[in-house]
Amino acid sequence: MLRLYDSRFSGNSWKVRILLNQLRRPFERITLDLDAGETKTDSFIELNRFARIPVLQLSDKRTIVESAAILLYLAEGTEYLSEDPYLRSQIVGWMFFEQGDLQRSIALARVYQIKGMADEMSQQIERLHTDGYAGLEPLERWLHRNEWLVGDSYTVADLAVFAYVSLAHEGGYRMERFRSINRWLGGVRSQPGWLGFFERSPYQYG
Ligand SMILES: N[C@@H](CCC(=O)N[C@@H](CS)C(=O)NCC(=O)O)C(=O)O
Repeated sequence: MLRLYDSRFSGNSWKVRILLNQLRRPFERITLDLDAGETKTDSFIELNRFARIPVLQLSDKRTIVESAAILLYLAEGTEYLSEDPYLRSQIVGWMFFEQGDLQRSIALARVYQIKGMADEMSQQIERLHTDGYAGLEPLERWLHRNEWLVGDSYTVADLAVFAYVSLAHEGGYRMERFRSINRWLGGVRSQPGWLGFFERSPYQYG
């Protein structure tokens, strides 16, 4: 069976749980405590050289690290990933954009808020917001003209970008003005098999 190394508050792992649920793939979930340093042990670094979750372990014990790589692996041969080279390049392009231009600015601001550090980190949060909004603007422009990120249906690109954008308000981002993004977030949430952040997949063991 597939095994997912995860944590309670990880948006990157949430992406993987949603896709596993959409694909009805049974998986064992191992929830690590990041604050206790459980990703920094030698045995975990054997699984992920970058010492972080998510990690997907296959039944033959090989591992896949980086949420985008995991999503692409799982989506292969399904309706969520086109076989057309041009469309695939567009999907991967959005996934790079998410990692490079959105994920960190949203995730870090969210961590500071969740950990009650918003006051002491206010200058850092301001800088993160400047960067995050700079990523949200082109996303809004794209979604003003397009229903989905690539082609005419939901793909792993939408899922990859969705997770942190949908959590941005938890990092203090003001999302009301992003009308097209909000419409699209609703479209992703209404996909069959979509799973809420704290919702348990019926395909989850452990
Ligand atoms: N680019 C990576 C980022 C993964 C990442 O940032 N993971 C965080 C949790 S969401 C983590 O494990 N941090 C390690 C730690 O805090 O100990 C991905 O998309 O998988």
